[in-house]
Amino acid sequence: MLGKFFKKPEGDMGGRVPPGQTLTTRFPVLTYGPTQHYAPGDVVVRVFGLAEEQTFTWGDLLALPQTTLTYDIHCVTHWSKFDTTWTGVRVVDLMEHIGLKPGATHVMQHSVGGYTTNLSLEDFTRTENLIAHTFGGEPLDAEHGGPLRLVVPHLYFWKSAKWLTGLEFMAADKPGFWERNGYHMRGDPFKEERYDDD
Ligand SMILES: Nc1nc2c(c(=O)[nH]1)N[C@H]1C(S)=C(S)[C@@H](COP(=O)(O)O)O[C@H]1N2
Ligand SMILES: [Mo]
Repeated sequence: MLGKFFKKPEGDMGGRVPPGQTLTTRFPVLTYGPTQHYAPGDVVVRVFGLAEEQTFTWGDLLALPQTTLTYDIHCVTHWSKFDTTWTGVRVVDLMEHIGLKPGATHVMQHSVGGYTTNLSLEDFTRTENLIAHTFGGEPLDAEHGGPLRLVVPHLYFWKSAKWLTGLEFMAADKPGFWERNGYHMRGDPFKEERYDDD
């Protein structure tokens, strides 16, 4: 009897669905411009800015520890998807091989085709963030960012660059593509940080 007084509301699935979001079981594709097509052998992630310059090839990335994680993702266009499973290199594991220079506080993700998106180092180095090449046990489709994308699940999905080519470490925050076009600099779905006037 007591139980019913303590039951959580079910409409938000016990707090898993951020405000203003609707669950989907599909996996919508959201790309500004065309899908990029390139082979894993052409993958090069260039590290530059306030870090020792270096590049990671596909082989370099596969030689690092591989991690599989399952989590929910949230797109600013109001869909959320539960329990997506990704495999790749954790950002924290990659960071062990990157020589940050003093003063680095933010990072810009760069993609084939020119898409960019910015993160604070705190948001970038969360233990669940992955540089992913596999989705649900299968090689990541080109339209979802394959061969290689970032996955930063605690922020809206525009903060996860598809077709990753570069990580630029910076001494200050700087807007990326959508951020210059009105999106929020951070994009926390649970705070509904959709646009910069929020
Ligand atoms: N390179 C690149 N990355 C990108 C985008 C893009 O247009 N280009 N769109 C972003 C947006 S707005 C979202 S919601 C997600 C969509 O990922 P999906 O197509 O796999 O669902 O990718 C993000 N990463
Ligand atoms: Mo998006």
